Amino acid sequence: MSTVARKTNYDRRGKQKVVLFFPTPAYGHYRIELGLALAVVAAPLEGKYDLHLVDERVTPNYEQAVLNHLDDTVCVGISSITGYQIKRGIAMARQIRAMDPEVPIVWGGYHPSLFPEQCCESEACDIVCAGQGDVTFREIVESLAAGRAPRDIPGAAYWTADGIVVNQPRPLTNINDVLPAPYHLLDVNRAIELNQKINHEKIRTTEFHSSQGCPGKCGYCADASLFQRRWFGLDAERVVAEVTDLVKTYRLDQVNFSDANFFANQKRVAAICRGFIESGLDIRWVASARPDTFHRYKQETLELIRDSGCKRIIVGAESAAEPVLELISKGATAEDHLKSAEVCRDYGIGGTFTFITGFPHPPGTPPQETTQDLLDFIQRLKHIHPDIRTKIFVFTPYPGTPLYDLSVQYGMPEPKSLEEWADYNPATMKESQWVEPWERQLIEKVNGFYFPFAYPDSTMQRSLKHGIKKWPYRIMHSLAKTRVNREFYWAPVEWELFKRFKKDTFEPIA
Ligand code: B12
Ligand code: SF4
Repeated sequence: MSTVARKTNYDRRGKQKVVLFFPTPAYGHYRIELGLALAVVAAPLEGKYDLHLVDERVTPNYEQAVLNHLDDTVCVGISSITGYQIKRGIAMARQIRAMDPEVPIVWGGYHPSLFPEQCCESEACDIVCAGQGDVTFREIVESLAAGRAPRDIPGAAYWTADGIVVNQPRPLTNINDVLPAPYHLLDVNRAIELNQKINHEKIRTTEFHSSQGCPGKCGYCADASLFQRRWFGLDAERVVAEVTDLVKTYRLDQVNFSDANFFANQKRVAAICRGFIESGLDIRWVASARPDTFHRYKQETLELIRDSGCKRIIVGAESAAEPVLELISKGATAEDHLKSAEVCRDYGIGGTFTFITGFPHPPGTPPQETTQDLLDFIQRLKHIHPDIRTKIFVFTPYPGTPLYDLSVQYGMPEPKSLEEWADYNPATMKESQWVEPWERQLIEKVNGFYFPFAYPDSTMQRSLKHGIKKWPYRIMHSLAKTRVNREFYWAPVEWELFKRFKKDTFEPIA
């Protein structure tokens, strides 16, 4: 960005519109998860301002959809997590500045919340809305619309010609006091259709956020930096009512709960499941669970979970080696992972277990768990229950986490500006990590091809048995099984062939 003095004008009296922009969140191939953050911060402004919610992935001509409204706009809000989303947010901010340098640009989301001052130093950002956004953003908008900079608004930070002002933080709000997300302001149908078209989803799925925060303290997770290890769950009645409404409005087949820890409160989970069953809701649902929670649930709750349509739980297992689980403060053991897989098997629920390889260790010392160690453990899970899917991620240290601080201590260079954070991406960041290039390739192969084919889940087993496709599947199955058993992944001709025909990873997480 140019270094000319800013022309931002905080006096927005007489303006009617508020534009909110959700940049593409991640580099590479991800399914489209709704930009729910925009809807949550827009809710208190509904009926008072002319609102325009734009999602780079979903809104046709998204640039024009933002730029067309600048002449009458109080401000433009941009949402971002760390990494690629910043890059896309900065690109949009540049266009806004070029067209109307007076429009205040407000950033919110995990990354700006962690670095309010650094964000305001960038010319892409005038104001940061740190932490939960619904009340803070409403107050920022009201302040600008009344002709004032966001002075004294808790949670706000803002640029001035005399320096950056960081206001005191805003205390956490219980999400039961937050208005329901106005989904109609987002193009939900188009997001569903794009997922069906691009991601080959056969059913209609969308996201719902039913709780916030997590009491866990996993050393790689950014949740505690925003929610201080507190957990707020929406009341079960409200979850049931809002989900029922969504299912009817958007003709949904599946709801993915995007909560950090959906299963934190067993009583609430049971009430939600009972509510789904009693309202005759015929849906499938997916949610995340800690490995140490789910298998400790009562039998009757597990039955309710199954009977209310839970199709799959996502379990952040991360590692099977005790020293690593300790290093990352997981609060769970390999035994917990195995027991969770058994519960999934016993109740006929699918499970996706995610793992992370390449946690930091002192320079010159070997890792405490290798990728092959993880693959050996994954085989044990797959033997327990064929409907266990797995995915290995390569560790990326995220700011605001203890393992980020440790990585810096071990020599990882820290990005120093919003612009530098824009290139902080798991997919592109090769240096400063504890995984060799050949291991990255191995992970790509086993995630996307060898393990799903070697251990087919029930969907693939159907293909292996019937129809015209059964022969290619069977051949791939025996090749994959041989490779996995022999731990031999060199010259992967079948994998190269497979990639030509299938662009995305074979097993979706949800
Ligand atoms: C959906 C999701 C995704 C989606 C979309 C990302 C997104 N931006 O929504 C996808 C699948 C693409 C994704 C990918 C990844 N994700 Co993700 N994801 C989530 C998840 C589960 C839900 C986000 C959500 O919708 N929350 C609901 C809304 C209502 O809450 P919210 O986003 O926090 O918004 C509130 C405030 O932040 C604020 N706010 C947000 N935006 C804005 C904008 C404005 C203008 C204002 C005023 C306020 C505001 O107000 C909102 C209401 O209070 C969160 C965990 C969680 N439960 O929050 C992780 C999370 C955001 N993901 C995370 C990570 C690390 C990843 C990955 C790197 C994982 C990986 N290893 O592959 C990838 C890749 C990202 C990359 N840079 O390449 C971290 C982010 C950490 C950070 N420092 O940014 C989180 C927090 C998980 C965690 N606990 O560590 N993710
Ligand atoms: S259980 Fe999940 S959300 Fe909770 S701290 Fe650990 S990784 Fe974060």
